[in-house]
Order: sequence, then C-alpha cells, then structure tokens
Amino acid sequence: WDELHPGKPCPKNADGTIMLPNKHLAGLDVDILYHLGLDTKTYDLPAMFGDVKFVCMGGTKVRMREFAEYMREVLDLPNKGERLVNLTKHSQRYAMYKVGPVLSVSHGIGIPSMTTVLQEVIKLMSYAKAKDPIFFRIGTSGGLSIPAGSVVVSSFGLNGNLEQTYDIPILGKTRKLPALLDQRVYQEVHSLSSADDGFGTYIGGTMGADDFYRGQGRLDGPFCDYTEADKMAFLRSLTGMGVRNIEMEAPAFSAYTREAGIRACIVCITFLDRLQGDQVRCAAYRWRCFKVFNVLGMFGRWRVSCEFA
Ligand code: R2B
Ligand code: URA
Repeated sequence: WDELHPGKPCPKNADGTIMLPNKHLAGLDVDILYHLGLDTKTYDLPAMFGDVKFVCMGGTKVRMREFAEYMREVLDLPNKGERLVNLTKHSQRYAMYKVGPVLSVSHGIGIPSMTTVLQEVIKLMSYAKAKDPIFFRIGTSGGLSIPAGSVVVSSFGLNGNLEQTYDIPILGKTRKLPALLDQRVYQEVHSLSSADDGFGTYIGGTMGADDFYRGQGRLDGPFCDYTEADKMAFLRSLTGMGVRNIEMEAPAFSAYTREAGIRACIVCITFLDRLQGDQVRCAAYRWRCFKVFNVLGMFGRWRVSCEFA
C-alpha cells in the first residue's frame, strides 16, 4: 500500500481491524514494540488488547493514570480503587493503562516523543486485532481569544509554517503528510458539550509547534528576537485562519492516524488565552484538565450505550 499510494490513508480490513501498510513487517518473526516493553512473541496481544475501542493519549504519565481511573468510574468497571498496572513498565519511557475498552497512554512532549509511542500503539492495535479503535489526544494547550479553561476539539492540525501538514524528512527529503481529522468524530464530540458544562467547547484548528517558547510566539523564553507587536500580529493571524489553540503534537497526530486509516480526535484544555499572556499558572491545572476528561466521560458513556450495551 505504502509504495503504491505513499501517504494515502490505508483502508481497514473488512472486520474493522487495522491493516498496516508496511509490507516489510510480514518478514519479521517477532516485532518488538521497544518503547512499550511488549512484543508479538512473549505476549498474547489479542487477549490483552483485542477489546480496545478507545485509545486515549496525553502528555503526562500521572494524568493518563488519573484519566484511566476516571474512566473506570465513569464506565462503572470492576476493581474500582485498585492500583492500575502500567503496562509499559518494562520500557520506563511512557505509561499505558487499560480499563475495559479504554487504553490510556502517555506520550511526553512534542512530535518526536508522541509519534514514537503512537506508531507502536498503532502496531499494537493491529497485532491485537482491535476492531475500529478511535484514537484521541486529550491534551493541554494555549487558547486563542477564548477564555482560559475552554475546551477545543480540533478540526485540523497546522504546523509552525502555517500549513495543514505534518512535515517529516524521510530518506533526506521532506514529506508533507496531510494533517486532517475525522469530521464526524469532532462534530460528535463537540455535540456532547452543553451550556451547563461551566466552560465553552469550541471546534477549530490546532497549531502544533515544535517549540514551547519562540515556536509559539512567546515573549518569556530565554531567547526572543521579535516584538510584542509581532507576537500579537502572529496570534491574530492564526485566529483569522480558524486556529483556536496552540500545542505541540496536532499535525503529526492527525497525519499518522489518518495514514493508518484510523478515526481520530484531538480534545485539548486551554490553560490560558495567549492574547492575554504567556505564563502558565499552575494553580489552574488540575481542575481544568478534569473538565476535558468530563467531555470524554460523556463520550465514553455515549459509545458504550451504542456499541457495548
Ligand atoms: C501541550 O503541553 C505540552 C507542553 O507544555 C505539550 O506536550 C503540549 O502539546
Ligand atoms: N501547552 C502548550 O504547548 N502551550 C501552551 O501555551 C500551554 C500548554
């Protein structure tokens, strides 16, 4: 598939399982998912992960454990209160927890960290024969002209050059992979928000920068070679392009899930309005993050009633 249709979304198998486009994988007698600390020989991946429906990824290990615990409550799954096992414990790089149909995985900061674990989780879901899993990034971000604490459901990813592509050098040449997201999923997730939430949920583009400071037009990094007026003009131009928030993974997450033929969605909390400032104040972290989880909690119940009841 890759050679005939480079970068095009790969079709799924008829039963909804993921078809990996790379034909070289068929020649491996064991595939070691190095950063997950799992492999196809020692572990019965279909028994361990075959029932996964939602792969939820987010930056930190602690937040993804708390998310798994939260989903265990929301979905009313057994073993509440028991300590969850980090399924990637042999690798130590990331954290991965499974509660019922939900796999909660940390991905660290930025595109290289995120794509390393994302590609192994895509292979994991394929080897496990999980049917039609949907992938989410549940993240944090800076908002653009929306109140801090708002939620953004992404409609596309934008790279630091303001293109809707994930640009990656492959064999010495830059490839541009479309950073597109599944419209049905982002509209459905957005439709689950309500006026009673106590915060706004917006649909919009998400810029994924390769840097937290100058790459996001901040004035508070160790280096800054532009003026406040330049910063404001840049952020306003992003708003004009339909961009609602800035984080550090969206183009690659959109592009790789699309290339694998996987429906995906990015839901982020905004910690601040970037038109009002640059510093992220920690006091607001926890409860605002949990509001994102709340949106997904509703989504979890909805999917469960449709597909698992
Ligand atoms: C949001 O927050 C992190 C940086 O603080 C980064 O991973 C992102 O996308
Ligand atoms: N994460 C980012 O990448 N940027 C922000 O402004 C906040 C969180």
